Amino acid sequence: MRDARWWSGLSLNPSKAAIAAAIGLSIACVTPPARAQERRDREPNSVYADRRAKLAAQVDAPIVLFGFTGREESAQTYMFEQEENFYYLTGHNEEGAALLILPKGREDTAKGNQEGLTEILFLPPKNPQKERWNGVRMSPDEPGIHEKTGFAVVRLFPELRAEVEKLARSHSSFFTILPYEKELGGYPHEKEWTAWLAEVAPQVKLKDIRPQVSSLRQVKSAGEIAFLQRAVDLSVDSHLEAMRIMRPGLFEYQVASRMVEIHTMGGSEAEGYAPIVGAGFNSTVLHYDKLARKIEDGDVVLLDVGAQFSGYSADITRTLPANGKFTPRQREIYEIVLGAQNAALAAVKPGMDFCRKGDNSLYKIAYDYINSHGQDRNGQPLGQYFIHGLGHNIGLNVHDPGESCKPLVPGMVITIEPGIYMPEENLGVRLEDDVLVTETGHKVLSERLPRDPEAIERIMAEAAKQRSRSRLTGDD
Ligand SMILES: [Mn+2]
Repeated sequence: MRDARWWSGLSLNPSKAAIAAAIGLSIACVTPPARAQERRDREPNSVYADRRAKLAAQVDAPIVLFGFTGREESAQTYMFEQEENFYYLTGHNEEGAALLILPKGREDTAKGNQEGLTEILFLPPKNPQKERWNGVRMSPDEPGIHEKTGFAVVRLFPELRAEVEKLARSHSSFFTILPYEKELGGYPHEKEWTAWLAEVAPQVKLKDIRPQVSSLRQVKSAGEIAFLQRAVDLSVDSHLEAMRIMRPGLFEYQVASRMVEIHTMGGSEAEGYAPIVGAGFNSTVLHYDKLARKIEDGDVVLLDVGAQFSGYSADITRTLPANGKFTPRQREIYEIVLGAQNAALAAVKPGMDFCRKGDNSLYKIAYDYINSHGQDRNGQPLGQYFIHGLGHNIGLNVHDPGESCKPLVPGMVITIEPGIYMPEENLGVRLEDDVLVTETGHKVLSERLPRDPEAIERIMAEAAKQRSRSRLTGDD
């Protein structure tokens, strides 16, 4: 943030003069018109435009991208949140949009594309009937649409088809987001639109733009870092509150619910992921999300809970003694995890990586620490109980794009989260903090949340004292 480097590089190529004008306007106009359904802050239009320009400079074919339709889920609890790559490139958080970007310096190849346009945002037509049910949506012909969206050209979504057909005459390939094999052959959204493109432009070869967007997303802008810091701060607040209310007799979901309330009242629009609160045996279940157990005396409680702020998600884990005091064994395991985390944190700097082996492996530092301290019930080393990776990038997704064997670079925001999970002892401990990689090393964004077991026990004891005091005086 104090590092202005991330704000620089806003240079736009000259062919984007029209957009530059729109950007100028949008910066001058600090507060956009209120939109009741908008719960996110946006970065300045220029930031999104710069990302699109960077992408356009890397490709030799048009890029066609689709936002979510708003029909991604049928659950009544579903709330619209834009497809992440689309959001990253546009900051547009409404249903049914599409984006067309022409390769930089190749505008002339799009003959018939009037004015040599380089990018177009497509939005659904105005629908007053629907707006009475769902609220106001942006549309291409409304006043100020260029300033609001940061696009010099905004057209009706149905016009996309003709545009794609036209481009198909001068290009043999398009870029889009292809269905992601790993996820059971791709999300419906990706499959649906890839099929649509194949139908509208059957002779065109479709190539995946995901690697290029993913690589851009790994280095955060100053605005993204500020959003992440807000998400982290709210999560720190909720974890502190969890330390204060924690006691045997509460259900796991009650602790989670209180934490979510802290996020929401602090300005978080959603959770970055379903809260994990696991007591006793459940502390050893990595993605435990049933939250059904009554917390018992003698349990440890693992809390992996993170707020989202303006689309960006924190990811923080603490492990607490349910009754306010770790048993000697719990404390022993806790301190091994803490030692591993401290060792890995101390080593975070550009050039290090999350690879499982090699000289720059942060994972190895944590693993070696765990494996050379303490033993299980059978006298075996504990490395086998550290069953996941050491960390990952965070951002628009709590598991943001990242490559474990690529060196870290300044501007990445990552988690450092060693853990030991021993089901046979009903004992799982994980500590997870969020860390910005800087030029010279790192900055722990979640530093304010204590990790030291003494400090945690102190906070819990103080809160317990206050609870019994207010019970005595009847203020409870
Ligand atoms: Mn994590």
